[in-house]
Amino acid sequence: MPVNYTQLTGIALSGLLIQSSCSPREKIHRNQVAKNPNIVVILADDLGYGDLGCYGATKLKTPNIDRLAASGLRFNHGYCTSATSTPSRFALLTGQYPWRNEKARVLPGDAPLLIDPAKTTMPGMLQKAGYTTGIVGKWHLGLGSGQVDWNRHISPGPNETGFSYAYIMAATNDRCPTVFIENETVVGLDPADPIQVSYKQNFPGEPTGKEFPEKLKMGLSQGHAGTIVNGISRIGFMKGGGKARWTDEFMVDTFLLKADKFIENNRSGPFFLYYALHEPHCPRVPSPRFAGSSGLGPRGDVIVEADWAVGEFLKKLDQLGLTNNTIVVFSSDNGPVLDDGYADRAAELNGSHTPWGPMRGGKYSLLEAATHVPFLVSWPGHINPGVTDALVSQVDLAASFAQMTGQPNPGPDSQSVLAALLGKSPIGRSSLVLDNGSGKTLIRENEWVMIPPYPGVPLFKDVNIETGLSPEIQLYNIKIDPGQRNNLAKLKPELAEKMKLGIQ
Ligand code: NG6
Ligand code: CA
Repeated sequence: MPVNYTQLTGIALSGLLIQSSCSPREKIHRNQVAKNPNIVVILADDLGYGDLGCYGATKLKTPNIDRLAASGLRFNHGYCTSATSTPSRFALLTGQYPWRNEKARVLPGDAPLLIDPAKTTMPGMLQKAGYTTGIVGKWHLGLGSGQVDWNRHISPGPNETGFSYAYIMAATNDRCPTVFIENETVVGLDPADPIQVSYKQNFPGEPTGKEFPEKLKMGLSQGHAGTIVNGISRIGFMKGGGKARWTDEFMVDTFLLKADKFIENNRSGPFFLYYALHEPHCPRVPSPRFAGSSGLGPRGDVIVEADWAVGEFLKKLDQLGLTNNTIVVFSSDNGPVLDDGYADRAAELNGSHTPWGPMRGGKYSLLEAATHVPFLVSWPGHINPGVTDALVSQVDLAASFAQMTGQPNPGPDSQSVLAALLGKSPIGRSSLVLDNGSGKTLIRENEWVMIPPYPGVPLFKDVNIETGLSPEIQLYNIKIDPGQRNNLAKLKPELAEKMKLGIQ
């Protein structure tokens, strides 16, 4: 009978990792490390399955992330939970499916905190296991509990939902407020120039992209007609905070510095770091060091930039002697998009590169490329390098790390796939509910994907991505047909109907 790895306890699993040849003392030390390694989750923003060399990209070079992949496990069937950021990140941190929470949709920059501080999150669970926890980068899960005063302590936020340290942007790099917030205080704010934010109306005298398109260094194609910051107009309006406003070109360096500092300060461990990269989300503004580096325009350039940042961060782990006791997970919050509202010529300059890999769809879609994302897990000396077909999702990290550290699972929809993450089992979960970021769900079960009928809705989104919404029920065998070309629902109606029950 095959061993059911998912039922093994964390301690038993760590035992699996210990080679019998080591001395008793070394054994105890290695057991400790095996149970409480540092954990780093690096999450890119809108990076597609096909954007990385290790997943087959040839037109775009990502040598550092490829090296990470080669040092560990590359998942062929790794998923985020949702086709947009907020719901996906909600699931990652809470272990709960976002479609259960109607408010888990792309949030404006002034939205209240989406996560209930009374509930234990994944980082909160790790705190209970003795971890120091930090987030650096994109938050996008709301802040405060109503009208936020950006000039005071902004709470509740990451510090109330499991993070001891937080250096974040409130929402996205295209949304106001365009400032960094460290432990719930705006960084570099001059009290004489207070910040005000509105998603309803402009502040008199503040230039917007709508009124002054000639002032923009990057034009817009849709939306993004609000306040101009650093020559780029954003979603929403803000006034003040002049000195605190970020310069997009330096964002990569700021986040890398803070991520490095966090691991350096906490090198004695164990620590958990959620390093939430802003690339390749729009506006795609690389550091001058990377402008023109990819030959594919700004979208390619910021992916090269993100790859560099990951490489530098891994170097830092190495310099601190932490590589062998740190699990690094790399993934993306949702699938790729070319034109996402700025006139950065992403589609035109993309050439023959395929950010979606062999799949159909992308960001905002129900089709595969929306949620089937890069998924890498590396832990040198503990995980044997390789490639796996195990079905895993970001929603499972909560339960998996809970099992590893001997804590209760905080996530109601999270299943431990620890054995698969560690390369001890070729099997992850058997079924997974996914969504398009607007509450429309589909289900994957083993190699099958079923998308229920969604009549009366557009087949294409305005960003030129197939929505996957169709009046017909859809059934695909993803292992044989990753491009979702053959709808088998008519051939296998019982299977399609049975799978439909799984999401009702
Ligand atoms: C959309 C924005 C898009 C992006 C997205 C959220 C427009 C036209 N489009 O509404 O640019 O910001 O929201 O992306 O404004 S996510 O990756 O954070 O989910
Ligand atoms: Ca995203």
